[in-house]
Amino acid sequence: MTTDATSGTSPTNSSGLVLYDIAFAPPYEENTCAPNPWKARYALNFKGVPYTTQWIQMPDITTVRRSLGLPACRKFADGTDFYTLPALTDSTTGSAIGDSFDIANHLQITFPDAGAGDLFPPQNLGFEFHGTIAIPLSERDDDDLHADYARFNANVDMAFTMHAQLMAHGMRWDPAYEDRIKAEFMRRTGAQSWDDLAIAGEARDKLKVSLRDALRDLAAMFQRDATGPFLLGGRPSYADVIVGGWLRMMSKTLPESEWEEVRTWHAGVFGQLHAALRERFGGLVGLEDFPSFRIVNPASVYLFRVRYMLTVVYECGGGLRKKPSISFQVSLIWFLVSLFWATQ
Ligand SMILES: N[C@@H](CCC(=O)N[C@@H](CS)C(=O)NCC(=O)O)C(=O)O
Repeated sequence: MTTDATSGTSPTNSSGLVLYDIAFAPPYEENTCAPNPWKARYALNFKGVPYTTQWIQMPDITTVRRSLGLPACRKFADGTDFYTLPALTDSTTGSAIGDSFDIANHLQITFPDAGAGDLFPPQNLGFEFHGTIAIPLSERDDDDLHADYARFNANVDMAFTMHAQLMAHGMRWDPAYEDRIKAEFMRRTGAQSWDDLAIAGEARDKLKVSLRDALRDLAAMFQRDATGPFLLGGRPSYADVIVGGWLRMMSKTLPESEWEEVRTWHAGVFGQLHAALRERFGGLVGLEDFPSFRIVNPASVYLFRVRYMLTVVYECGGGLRKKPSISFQVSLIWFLVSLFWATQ
């Protein structure tokens, strides 16, 4: 579904959609973990529309946004512009959209019935979390399209952002840009070194407990329909995607043992949500995200493919006179099945 392009070029595809996402450590497809770009990626995959990804290094975000004619949608505490991703360009409608929530709205308007259907089905989204953070979230109007979802988005973002220190030090960058990126985070926080941004020991445990408590009411919403894994039971919506973006971030940046803990918090609702989103809308983001490839070790997939090619050569060598061997038929079926999964 997704093809990739390197930073600095202009990829195109049949749908004309290009997602601008933040490049973390290579391979970018596997390590991409920024929550808001993930909301946009999940929404695109939810709609099942083809798009290409443009990987942008963090220090280039401002230039890229400006070149797309997109103003900043956040401000630093001192009032200066904070240029962010995701952005989506749609060459068929000539639009450039620079906020994950607006991207979801755009997709819903442009592809109302595509893929898994309505991103915004009516539901009770009364989760509230209040707090103050160093870099304020984007401001939105109360009369926004799908304002209940927009409010839910703001409250969920606040709950996780207040605990972002648990994740910050686990971010991994492209070595070519790492020093500049770390320097920028230090500038923003006033830290003297990158390691000052880490949180360990008792303070970390306290922050983890605080996050778990902050998520209690949210988890209860996922338990309203016990069939799960989504807020509306078996029916996914953009509200699941909003939470899922943050779960992605945690899955990639928390130490493995902590991520395992998070997955089991509150009767495992977040672990189940993450797994379901990854399976249904995870896209081509590394082999580990392929259900079929998880079941069959990736190396064996390639071995099967090699075996298939060798068998084809062998069979062709013998001409088409005889009936294809069982081995050939099995290899062919396997190849088609793996192709099918690869296009899901
Ligand atoms: N309201 C915006 C917020 C986007 C946002 O905060 N993006 C973060 C990544 S999740 C970013 O681009 N950060 C860049 C940086 O920290 O320099 C949206 O939903 O798209």
